[in-house]
Amino acid sequence: MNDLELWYRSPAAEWTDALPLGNGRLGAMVFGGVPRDEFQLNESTLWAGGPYQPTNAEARPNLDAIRQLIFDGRYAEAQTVANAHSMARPYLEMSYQPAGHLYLDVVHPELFTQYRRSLDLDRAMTTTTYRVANVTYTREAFISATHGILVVRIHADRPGSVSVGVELSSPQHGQCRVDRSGVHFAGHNRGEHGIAGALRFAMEARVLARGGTTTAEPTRLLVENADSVVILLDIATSFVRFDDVSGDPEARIAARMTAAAGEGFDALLEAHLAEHRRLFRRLDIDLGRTEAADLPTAARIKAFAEGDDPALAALYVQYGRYLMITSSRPGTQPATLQGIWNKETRPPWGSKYTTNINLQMNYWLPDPANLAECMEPVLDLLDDLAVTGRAMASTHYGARGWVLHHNTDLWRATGPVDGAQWGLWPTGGAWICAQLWNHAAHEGYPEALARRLYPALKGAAEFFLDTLVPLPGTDLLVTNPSLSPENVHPHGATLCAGPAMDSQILRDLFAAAIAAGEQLGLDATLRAEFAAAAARLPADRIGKAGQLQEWLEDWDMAVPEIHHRHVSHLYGLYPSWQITPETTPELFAAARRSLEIRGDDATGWGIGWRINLWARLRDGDHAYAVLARLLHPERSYDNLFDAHPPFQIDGNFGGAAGILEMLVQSRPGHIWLLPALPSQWRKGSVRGLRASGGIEVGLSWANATVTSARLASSVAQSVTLEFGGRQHVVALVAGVPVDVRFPPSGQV
Ligand code: FUC
Repeated sequence: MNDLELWYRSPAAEWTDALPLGNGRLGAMVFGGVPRDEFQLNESTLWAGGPYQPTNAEARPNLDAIRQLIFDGRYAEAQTVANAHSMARPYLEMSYQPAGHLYLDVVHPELFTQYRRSLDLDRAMTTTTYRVANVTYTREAFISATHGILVVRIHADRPGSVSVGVELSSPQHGQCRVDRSGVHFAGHNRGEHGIAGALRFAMEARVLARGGTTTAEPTRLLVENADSVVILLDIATSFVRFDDVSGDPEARIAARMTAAAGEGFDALLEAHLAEHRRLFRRLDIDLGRTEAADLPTAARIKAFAEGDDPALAALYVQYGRYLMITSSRPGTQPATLQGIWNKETRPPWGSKYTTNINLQMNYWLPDPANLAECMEPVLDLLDDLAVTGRAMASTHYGARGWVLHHNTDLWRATGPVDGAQWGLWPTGGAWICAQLWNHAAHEGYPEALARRLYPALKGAAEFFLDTLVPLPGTDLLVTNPSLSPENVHPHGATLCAGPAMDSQILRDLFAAAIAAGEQLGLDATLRAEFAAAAARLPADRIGKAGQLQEWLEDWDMAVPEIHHRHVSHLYGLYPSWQITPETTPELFAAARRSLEIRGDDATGWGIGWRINLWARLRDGDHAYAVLARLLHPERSYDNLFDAHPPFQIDGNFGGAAGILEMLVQSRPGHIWLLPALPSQWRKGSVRGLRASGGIEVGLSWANATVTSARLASSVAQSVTLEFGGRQHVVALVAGVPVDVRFPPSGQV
């Protein structure tokens, strides 16, 4: 039994039964059908529309009036004015698009038997096998990061038994052409919301048959009676950057095809496995194994909540890591709401980047999961946003710096969209900055990273120097207009001034801009201004129900949706470290109260966030109870994709990060072992988890007690290791792992 496998006894009936492959750029959902197999295809730069800058000149002249309405408590009126004058043009952003389908049609004389399909996470490969008339057929597929293409091989254990028709289709504009080498599609993307399609794109399926005959038919290439067939598939667009679509898709495909076709299947596979395993094999996790682990994946999801299947939680972590490696690699686009897997031309929420939780949650996993490379696309995104968001800052707010609201897309639009009640929230970019500075901490603050991040941190902080306004009658500075994502307050609106989340995010943003500036010895005067502004942000408040207030006013118990999925004001507890039992015990208790009031049930990502929050509250059993809601048919499809519903990948990443957060928590100079271990995971181990400061942690436990811990760092540093309230300081030497014994003898 392979414990790193998802497997099934029948072909995928739904898209959410199909199995995902990817290399960050190309994505495929593999259905494993007989007689027709389907590969639903994506390319990460194929989006609707073209370069655009959605600023609205009416926004700035109406800003002061909206602010005043909010300070006067006329929230609904403020929202009406904002909807009329403050929103981006267009009012919606561009959506991520499907490229098309590869269909493989086989003709068999009889029905098939002994069917099995699987996704091996360690090989990043799908395998479908079945028997027809005493012949065993095998289809294998992988998407190579080294060669950039999808590779499919069909073979049989009797020579001359493989006959297959190969066909491409696309919902985009364009045409298909078949010649003896394969099938070609050339076309262009769709326009959307008044922005014309500006991308050219192409697909090619090259067919390499061993033996048999190959015929070009009008719509497909037909191979008959071959021993085996290899199909190489590639897709490319003309996208270069958010303001440049001058690339040549055909030339891009030709370069990769030529390189790959010269290699042969075995060499392509070997290179693929080596590259995938370089990342995937950095971390192992064992939470225990029971017989339940022998069941097919879908049956395990059905049984998890009532049963005893700790290995499914471990598989969920590894699947999260797999999805991260396959949807976000250096040089590719960040993972969207659906990673890179989207079949719809009008996908839910545009399958783009929602930045009031979802994009950020996608990137909670790479740091602890030892996949720092997978953060690269977000660093690139931030570089872009700090450019495109400048026009938005000046046109809409008359401010320096740059701003991003609650969504962005391939074209790096940064405006308020969808409606003021959701979109008029200026803190999305600040959150990304805070997150990436936390990533820098995780890496041990390398100077190159500080240098790279600093312009964006500085620009984001400058925007708030210019847009924070005094709260009337006080010395405090608040955001206005803003909102606490996406929660309607008792005045029937979301718009407000100074929601708790904004002040929390801005404390982190200013601290990051100051720390990076100090590290680089830059902008001392500006740093003093950042510090002065940060000191005037409202502190977190505790309301009459003992809860952490979501707003400046104690509205929490009077909201229309008391169990709202967003838990924005708990940002201070997780992902931030502003609220801890040691430093802010009253706020810590209030955060717990807020989470209890909100309840455990939510959308997939809402559950993912709650798992991390309960882990930070150091309540492993509660975290586990919430996890059991995620590993459940209501929140996990048969292919283990997270169900918002519909499919949204943030829950996969947030849930996987949450499981790791239950086992190890860390911040610069401090590591907690088993801070929130549930009673279900009595015995287990993890190797290769990465803690803050770039420290690799290995850990074994039995009877909920650490039996051994091993720390390794590539630089000399000292760290406080804490387990069960006991601390000891470990001095790490560069490159030399240190074993720590528990219970501590005081000596290492
Ligand atoms: C936010 C959430 C929704 C959904 C969307 C993509 O607006 O409130 O639940 O996840 O993003």
